[in-house]
Amino acid sequence: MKLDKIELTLLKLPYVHFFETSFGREIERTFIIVKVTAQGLDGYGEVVASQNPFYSYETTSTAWLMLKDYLIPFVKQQGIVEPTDFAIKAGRFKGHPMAKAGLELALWDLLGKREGLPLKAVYGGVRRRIDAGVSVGIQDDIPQLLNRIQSFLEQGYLRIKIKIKPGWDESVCREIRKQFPRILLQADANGAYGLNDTDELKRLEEFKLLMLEQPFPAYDLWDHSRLQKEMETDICLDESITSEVTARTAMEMKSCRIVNIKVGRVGGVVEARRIHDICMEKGVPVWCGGMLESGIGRAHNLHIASLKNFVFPNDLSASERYYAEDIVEPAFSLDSRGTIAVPDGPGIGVDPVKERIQRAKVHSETIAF
Ligand code: OSB
Ligand code: MG
Repeated sequence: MKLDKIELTLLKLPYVHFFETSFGREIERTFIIVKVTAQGLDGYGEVVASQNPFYSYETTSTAWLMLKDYLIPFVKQQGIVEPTDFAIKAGRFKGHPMAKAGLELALWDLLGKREGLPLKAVYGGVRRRIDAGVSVGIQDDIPQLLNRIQSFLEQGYLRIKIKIKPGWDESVCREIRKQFPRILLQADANGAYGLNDTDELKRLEEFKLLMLEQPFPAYDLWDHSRLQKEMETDICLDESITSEVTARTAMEMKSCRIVNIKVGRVGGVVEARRIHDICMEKGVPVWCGGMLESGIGRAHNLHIASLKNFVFPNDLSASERYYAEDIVEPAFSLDSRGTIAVPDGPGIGVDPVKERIQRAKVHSETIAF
């Protein structure tokens, strides 16, 4: 079998509510959808790179360039169709994991559709429903944050994650714990602290956080290890975990006790599964992070999160928590148990809606094979 064409589309979708982290506030998401076509079947992937290089160095522009000038011509020239084959061969291009993952995911969706299997079955996933957590950004003030948390708890989310930064941490956690003493609460700093802030971070211990996510910058594995030695709260790494090797290194250095897996950050499902497996081997639990994906990326994340070692609630929330109208049908919703069902249809198991993609489209380009 051969691919007939690949289509890249840049989209812009407004959030229902702004999303603010230690690196800034955003009101809409700009992202790329990759569509691969073969024998009348379409496979869809999402590139999770943002418009600006704040979470990682990749942006929608760098990912577009990598896909158009390198990855797609390479796939065309080599006749690649199988996602595993792509993952291995694309290793010759350094870096740019989000661009690679977008294309690999599209090939996985196509493979699932060719075989008539949902991706969770292709991956050997063991869950039918995924525990849903919600990531709540920094708000204008603490009462606004408490209101949002209250509303998400009423909707049934199993765990609340807040974003923290110096000055929006201890007092915020204190007010949350006053109102919600027993909820599963975790905090994500997106690397906003340094070793000199150790005392400030240790003051968060009294709030019994489920975990403290990425307190220091991505490259600071050693400093994370020093912090973890001094803290009872489990540290979870997100930005630092870019491959199986960094995951193993972080575990051997005791830089964290929990790992956040994001398929885009690590360059695809092949690498994400390697990380999942080595963490399981070493007794380190994982969970699935998110990048405020559209329904296409969300569907992919749900299938990946069906693997056995995804044991904590995930950053996988209902479509309506992010967007007024998702670009897939059916949209994802939370059930009464606070879980989201993994779709059972072939591939990602949900249908991208062409008219909605068209409406959110900034531009697109088709590369014929
Ligand atoms: O650090 O987990 C993060 C969103 C954008 C960039 C980084 C992060 C996030 C989230 C969103 O926390 C989680 C979600 O998609 O629900
Ligand atoms: Mg994070």
